[in-house]
Amino acid sequence: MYIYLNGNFVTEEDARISVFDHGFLYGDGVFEGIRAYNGRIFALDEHVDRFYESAKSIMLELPLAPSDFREAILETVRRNKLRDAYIRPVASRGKGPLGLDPTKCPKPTLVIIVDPEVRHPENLDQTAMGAKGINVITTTFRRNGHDILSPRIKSTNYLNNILAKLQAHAAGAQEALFLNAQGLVCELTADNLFIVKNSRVITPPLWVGLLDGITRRAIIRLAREQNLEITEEPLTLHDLYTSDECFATASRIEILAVSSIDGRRIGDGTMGPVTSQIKRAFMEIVNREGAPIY
Ligand code: PXG
Repeated sequence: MYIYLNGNFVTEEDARISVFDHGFLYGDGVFEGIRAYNGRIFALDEHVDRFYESAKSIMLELPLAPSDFREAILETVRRNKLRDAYIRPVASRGKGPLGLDPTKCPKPTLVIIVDPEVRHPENLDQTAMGAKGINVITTTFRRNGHDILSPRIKSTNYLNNILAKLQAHAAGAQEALFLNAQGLVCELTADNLFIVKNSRVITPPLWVGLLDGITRRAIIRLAREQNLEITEEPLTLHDLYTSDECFATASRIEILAVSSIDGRRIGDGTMGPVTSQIKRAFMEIVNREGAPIY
């Protein structure tokens, strides 16, 4: 695979960055996770916008205009002759002296990695409509709120999420659920969350403290087109435990059913009918819409 590294396409062996890069030293950077389906990149402009917003928020000046960055993503997929891929742009603060000061890092590092193997990390069969879902526990770690580090920034500083993921694994679950400081439901470690209750689809609002997921946005849009009732409302654990269906969404995993939360089985533990309907509609959209690569 060819990797885009600061304007050049290099092999994995040649894709080297400094140990003095503040992305490595301090987790000082931002990233994106994007999918290409069937020769098209889904929601490319939304991902480009979010990447630039994350960078702006941490005062990381990217070395190229958004339109050139967009083209660099397309070109990286083309160079690798791919039609389906997971795409990972990463920008870090770049090389600088030891010490936090980002103003001493003159040149950000910009990387675009593509991965042709788009498989769900838990190796769950996500194509079958009756797919087995994931088991989720509530983590004791709280989602970093707007008062600490904006959850809207997709930063390369995921230790909070990683600790929660370790806690899930230690408990024998695949995923961890974050609450905010008030005990309201936020999201999973790398996915947004939806529930279905009495045929209504509900997801927590952004102000609770969660990433403005691009899959989440697409699902809110398509659910409305499908004439499903969908709202953004604060949710508690009780709402989740007593939901009819629950599902997680992210670019990488698309839509995954949640089988259980803290040992409470959700529905019959497999993907429910409303989730299946949404997933079908979502898969149609991603295969039809998107920026043509070739
Ligand atoms: N919440 C968080 C905290 C995330 O990191 C999402 C929701 C879903 O957003 P999108 O825009 O993808 O619908 C994410 C997704 C990976 C990976 O390996 C992805 C994420 C984070 C870490 C790893 O795909 N972000």
